Amino acid sequence: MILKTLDELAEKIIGLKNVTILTHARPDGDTVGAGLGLCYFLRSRGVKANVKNSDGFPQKFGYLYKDYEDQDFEEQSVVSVDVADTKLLGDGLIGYAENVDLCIDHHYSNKLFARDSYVDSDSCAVCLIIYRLIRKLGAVPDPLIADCLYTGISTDTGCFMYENASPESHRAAADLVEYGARAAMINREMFQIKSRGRILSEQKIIGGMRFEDAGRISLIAVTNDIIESYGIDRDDLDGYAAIPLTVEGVEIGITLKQLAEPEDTYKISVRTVEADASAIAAAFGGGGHKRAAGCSLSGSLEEVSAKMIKEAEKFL
Ligand SMILES: [Mn+2]
Repeated sequence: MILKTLDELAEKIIGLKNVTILTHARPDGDTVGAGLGLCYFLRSRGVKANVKNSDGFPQKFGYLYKDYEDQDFEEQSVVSVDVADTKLLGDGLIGYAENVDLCIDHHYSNKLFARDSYVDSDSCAVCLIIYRLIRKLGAVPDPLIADCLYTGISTDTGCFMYENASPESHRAAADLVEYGARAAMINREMFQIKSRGRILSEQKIIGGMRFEDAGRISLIAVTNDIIESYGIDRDDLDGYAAIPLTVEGVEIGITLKQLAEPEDTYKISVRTVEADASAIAAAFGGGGHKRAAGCSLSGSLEEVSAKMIKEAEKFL
């Protein structure tokens, strides 16, 4: 069933018992923040809950889970957060694919795989939905939950720089700071701190940046060669996709990330200023949001680059 209102979602949440919360593989701030935020909130109401991730949460989110411990219970409800498609659960959680009771998401490409789905593609982050939900239930987040939800709102809006940072996103963030979210620390952790290898890899990648169509399209490639020589964690490749659009005049930014296996396959991020990124990605079976989307393509670096640029040109 499709849940259309926050009231309907709240009603489902109230009915949950012994909850397993699923987050997506290669977790980002939104899935981690929404998963842990919802988990801590349910626990604060006396509901048993755990959060799961196929790969484990990255160290950079340690400030959200350092005191987290799994609870012992017999699972009765399964909720997914920020998961558009069961494929994104990853190998470790794919066994849940047919067994998700409630899906809370903000991707309009959501496959509606759960028994009940609440999908609000106007929300910048699932963390914003969780925040509304907590308020709807007459509660306020404690400081740790505020940190969780602030993290997802900030990361999914690119530190409030993307168009999806609505007035409500800013107001919710302000509220969360009031409830104890450590905004300065979080934004420094999420957006400023990089390993030395990461900075040097960016220098290399930027050195190879390609410009097309009088500089309106820009393309970078994160190759295995670079990943290996700078010791980059493959789970930490997200920030690169923002680089092409930082160049003046670029309207469509394309980032190719080579897979470890098979090596002729690239995971591609498309970022745009005004063009429909999800439509560009959809040409190759991908999807996502209006200004940030992704797809995969196989071939040589040259072939894959040429295909992406040709498709992107249609949207200039
Ligand atoms: Mn998200």
